[in-house]
Amino acid sequence: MSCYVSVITSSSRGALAVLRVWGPRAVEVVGAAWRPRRGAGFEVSEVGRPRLGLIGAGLGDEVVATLISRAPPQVELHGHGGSAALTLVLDALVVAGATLRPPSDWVRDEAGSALEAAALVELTRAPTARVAEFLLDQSLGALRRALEETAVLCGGGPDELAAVRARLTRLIAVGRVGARMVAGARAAIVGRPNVGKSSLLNALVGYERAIVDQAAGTTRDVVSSRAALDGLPVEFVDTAGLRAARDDVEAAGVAAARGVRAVVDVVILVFDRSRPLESEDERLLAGRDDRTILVANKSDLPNAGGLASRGPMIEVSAARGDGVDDLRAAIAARIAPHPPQPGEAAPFLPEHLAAIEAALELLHSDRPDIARARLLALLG
Ligand SMILES: Nc1nc2c(ncn2[C@@H]2O[C@H](COP(=O)(O)OP(=O)(O)OP(=O)(O)O)[C@@H](O)[C@H]2O)c(=O)[nH]1
Ligand SMILES: [Mg+2]
Repeated sequence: MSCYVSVITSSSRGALAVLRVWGPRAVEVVGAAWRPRRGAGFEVSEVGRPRLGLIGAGLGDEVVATLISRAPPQVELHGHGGSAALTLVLDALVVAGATLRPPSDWVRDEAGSALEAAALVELTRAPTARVAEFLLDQSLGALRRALEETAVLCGGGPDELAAVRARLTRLIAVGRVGARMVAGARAAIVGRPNVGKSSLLNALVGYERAIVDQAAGTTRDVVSSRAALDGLPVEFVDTAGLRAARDDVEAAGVAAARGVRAVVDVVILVFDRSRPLESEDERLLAGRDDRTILVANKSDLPNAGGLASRGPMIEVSAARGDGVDDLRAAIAARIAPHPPQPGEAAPFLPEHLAAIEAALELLHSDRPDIARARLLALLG
């Protein structure tokens, strides 16, 4: 008969440590380790009523113990933070029969399904309120319910299967955004030397992250900085200006810049509007894809006119800040073209997306039974 204990507060310094004790013997183990300040032993505690007592060798640590539930047995302990006080309490619980488990194990035990557990684990790392709200929706079962309902429809006729296809298609669209919200999107700033890429990085993130200089070839490494756009976490990556490098260091920077372009969600392709286009600009324009946002920088200077009719350009002055808000909005729209609505079900990890994409494929190949199994497997 088992009993587990997990520390669910962070291991950094803090006034309080919160522990969860769970498993069939949880009440008995806490009863053996915890000495009440007054009244009877822990086993007779009322559910939901905090009680003050002591745990640990010698005087022990003062610990508030609350019986959260008898079936399944769950106890919450509040002791002092800091590793010494915590060790005192944990040692006593282990001697009484508990096994120490990572907090993610407790979350898995508590949550309704593997999906809710994964959402709760990701929630502890959410970098913005928007991401936290999105993960809370999934931790409360939005995605689980959607998958369960869709799995039921997989057993139906042509109308139901058409509905399944529509649901899976929407889940994939919002899931691409959901996975990006959780992992963080990456946006590379790319262009010829001296067009103002580093100035633009600084304008986008709001502080002087990268060195700016009038000499072409200033940025020689990949420089990145994190920011939030409309609650979406984005890592901006400034790169070396693309040209035939003048030395080995610049060549390494240019190679790294080309490599970065391959792995980002958005490519911000920057041109200097005040100068005629050069052959490298033409090459970059020819290589654009659906991740690319075109930016005409230095709008504070006279326009040399080379960018006319080269596609929709966002005009900015990185030096003065003009147009930077429009650019932020365009980047956010590119990262989250189909953002999940409040309360809406959405996949949030790459493996969820992969399984749902596979299920849609299976439907197209007339295998609704296997598609259904693929969806249900996500619930763990
Ligand atoms: N007038 C004006 N000058 C700008 C603007 N943006 C950048 N500059 C200037 O252009 C020069 C190059 O700027 P950087 O931001 O270093 O350009 P970069 O593209 O990062 O250059 P490399 O790192 O060398 O590839 C600097 O002298 C900046 O002050 C702008 O919007 N207007
Ligand atoms: Mg630079």
